[in-house]
Amino acid sequence: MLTLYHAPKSRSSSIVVLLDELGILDQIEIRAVTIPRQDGSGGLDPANPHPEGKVPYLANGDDHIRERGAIITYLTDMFPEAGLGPLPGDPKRGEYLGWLFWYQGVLEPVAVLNFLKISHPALEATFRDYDTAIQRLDEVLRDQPYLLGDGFSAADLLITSPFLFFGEGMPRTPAIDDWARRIQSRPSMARAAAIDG
Ligand SMILES: N[C@@H](CCC(=O)N[C@@H](CS)C(=O)NCC(=O)O)C(=O)O
Repeated sequence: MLTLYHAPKSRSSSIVVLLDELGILDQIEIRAVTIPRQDGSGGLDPANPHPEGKVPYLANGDDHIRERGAIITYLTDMFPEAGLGPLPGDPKRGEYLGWLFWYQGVLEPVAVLNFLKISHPALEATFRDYDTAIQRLDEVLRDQPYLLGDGFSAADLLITSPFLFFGEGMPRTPAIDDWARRIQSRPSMARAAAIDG
């Protein structure tokens, strides 16, 4: 049995959207846990088995998966019928994995650094910078509606998530904005928001 440890209106909300898109909300237990919030509310939840008390955290029997990119890959591989993530052997598999890992390893760090106005040559050597990351997305999304081409994938869900959550705190180009709105208008978004209450 799959269990998702989830805190409403947090990074784990994008995984709830994915569960809806995969059509597996009835095959997974969503366990609500608390996390420390920026406004001082909440707190670590002893009921959350994540080693750092974070969300999302996915359990499948004795197997445990952390990090959204890994959780997304695990679920789109496990439920391939939904066609939300190219499988091994698919010519777009590498591109799919590349976007998921790029999000975790590059976009999220540079977005946080940019928001906090922190820069350092070593950081730029490691991650490049926010403008470079935006350029990577823009050059793809100017020519096609989704990251992998004409078809929506779970990579679009993950990578639009900070643009939707932070709004103007995440400056973007018109092509990126159109893409984020396209994802926001998916019915799964409204249903997941209703689950979050
Ligand atoms: N890189 C992780 C980040 C997970 C993360 O930081 N989640 C936040 C929720 S938005 C959290 O659990 N914060 C609670 C804490 O830091 O204790 C992922 O993308 O899954």
